[in-house]
Amino acid sequence: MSAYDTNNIFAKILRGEIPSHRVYEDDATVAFMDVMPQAEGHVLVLPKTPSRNILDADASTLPSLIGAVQKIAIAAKEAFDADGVTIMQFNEAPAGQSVFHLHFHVIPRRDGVPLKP
Ligand code: D5M
Repeated sequence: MSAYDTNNIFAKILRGEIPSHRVYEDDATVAFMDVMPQAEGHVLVLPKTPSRNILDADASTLPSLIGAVQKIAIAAKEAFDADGVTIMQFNEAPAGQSVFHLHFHVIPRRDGVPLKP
């Protein structure tokens, strides 16, 4: 597996070098709106610490990260009056990862509305 690239787009967002629509932040975690939403309210949740994906993440960072994912899923379901929430996370390009800083997708879902490709 490749090393963490400090110039990936989420690292730049975390450093404030490029803008994002931030919806949540705590000591360890940031969440912002996905610029290519697969449904209304699609949020990305990521740790502030650098890891490429879950395969190289420090296990000690994961409990707070998944706790933030849960909080944001509950808030997004409420905010977008959704019927459910899809949570997705990809590891390496063959698995669908395109930005190489660990992140979870939190996507509010409405009855009968498929995800956009
Ligand atoms: O998904 C990476 C996701 O990151 C994808 O849904 C688009 C989104 N993306 C890409 N650039 C940005 C910026 N600048 N802001 C917000 N969202 C962004 P993956 O799981 O790696 O396939």
